[in-house]
Order: sequence, then C-alpha cells, then structure tokens
Amino acid sequence: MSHVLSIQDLSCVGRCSLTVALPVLSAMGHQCSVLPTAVLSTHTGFPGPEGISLTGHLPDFARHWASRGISFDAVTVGYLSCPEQVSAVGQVLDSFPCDRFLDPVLGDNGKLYSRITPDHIAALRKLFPRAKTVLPNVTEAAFLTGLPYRERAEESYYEDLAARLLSLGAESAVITGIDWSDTETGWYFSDGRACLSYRGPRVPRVCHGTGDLFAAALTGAYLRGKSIPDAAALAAEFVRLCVENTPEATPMGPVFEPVLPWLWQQL
Ligand code: PXL
Repeated sequence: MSHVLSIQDLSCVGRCSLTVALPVLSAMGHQCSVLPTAVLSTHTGFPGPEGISLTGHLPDFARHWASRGISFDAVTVGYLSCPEQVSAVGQVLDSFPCDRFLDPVLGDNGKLYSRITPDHIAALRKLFPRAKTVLPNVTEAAFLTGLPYRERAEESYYEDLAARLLSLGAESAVITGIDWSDTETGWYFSDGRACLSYRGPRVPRVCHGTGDLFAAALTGAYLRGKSIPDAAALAAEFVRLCVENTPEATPMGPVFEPVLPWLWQQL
C-alpha cells in the first residue's frame, strides 16, 4: 500500500479537491493523508463561499510530520487559493522528497477562475521544478507558458505547450481536457523524449471538478505500477464514465461514487 499526501482545499460542498482525492485514492488501495490548505463552505463555482485559510499553519504541520519520521510515496497538489499559499506549499514539498503531481488549478475555457492573479500564476511556475508530472488543462497551460489559448488546435500547438511546460522545470506534462474534435476529447503527454496523445469519446457536458478526479486517478494508477501515459489513459476513461453518470451540469460536481468499483477492477 502506498502512502499519498494530497494538498488542496477542503470544499465542504461540491465534489472537488479533497472530497474527490480521498475516496478515489482509497478506492485504488492507497492510504491518503491530507493537508487541507483552506476549509471552504463550497468551491468557488458557487457564489460567495465562506472560508478559512490555513496557509500560516502548513509549514508547522509539515514540520510535525517530519519530526515524527512520517514520509510519503507521492504528494499531489491541487487548487491553492493565493500566491502566499503556493509558496508555503513549496516549503512543504521540500520537506518530503518523493514523486510530486502538480495540478496548477487556474481556470478553464480560456478564462481564469475569479480569485486568480498574475502573482498566483508566477508563484505556481516556481513549483514546476519540484514536479514529476504537471497536469494543467489547456487554459492553464496557456496562462503558465504565455502562449495564446486555443479552443481547438492541431497537435503541434499542444507539442509547443508541453515543451514550454517542461522548460519551466517539470519532468513530464499531461495537458488535459483537449477537445480534439466534436466527438473526441483527451490529453497530450510529453516527458521530453516521448510525446503521446490520447483520444476518447467526448461527452458534451460541462462538469466541474473533473480535473481533480483525473489527477487523483492518475496518481493512484501510477502508484499501482502504471507508466504516466497508461495511468493517464485509465484516468481519462474513469472521468468519462463519471461524466456520463452525471445527469446535468451541476456545481455539485461529477457523480463518481458509483464508478469507484470500476476503478478498483482496472488495477
Ligand atoms: O476543481 C478545482 C477547484 C478546487 N477547489 C476549489 C475551486 C476549484 C475550481 O474552481 O474553486 C475551491
């Protein structure tokens, strides 16, 4: 059994971040420990969430774990709420050398989420040299690299995005949420040696929180011995099944619970 640390917010309502990572990683047979960066009444897709930031406490938690000899096989990082929090998470990562998976959550559909600033993007770029794999969607990859966002593009656009993500210091990159055509969706992978793309059937439905499902399933599959591209293919299939299972575009997030047994069966 692997021991994973998931660093992201605890949004109390609306499936995303920790409320997705915990069940998915547990269902894949891993121990999932958590470092909640903030506690929010809902994710920011609901108007006016209440919240408590835990930024100032993060290094203390990490220090306590290190002093007790606690270690992790992998760390995953998801949504972070401000540049100071991104820097604090950088300090935490430095205390635990292991494989790190970074989902640089910034926005979607060509737009940044409401609270994301240029300083936040700059701070996230500084985490890249610590990452085994970064998992941005196309919007995030564009904002991080400075290339213009393109909703539909030929493969060379993603090759260019991936090369720029690697030049920020990540060991490998999986660009997610690529609309290849009206009927196909998928991802683009590069580790500087191999480039691979994945195309699966597209479910035409907007669904909040799918990136968090993808990151958790990819991490879980990697820790069960799959390569990053094989883990990403499994994660993409899992996300598709979850979206198909979600009746309508809802801020409550993708209905993943009935698909957890499928995930276990793939391992
Ligand atoms: O799903 C990404 C995410 C996670 N956590 C919070 C968010 C978002 C996306 O908006 O607001 C709090």
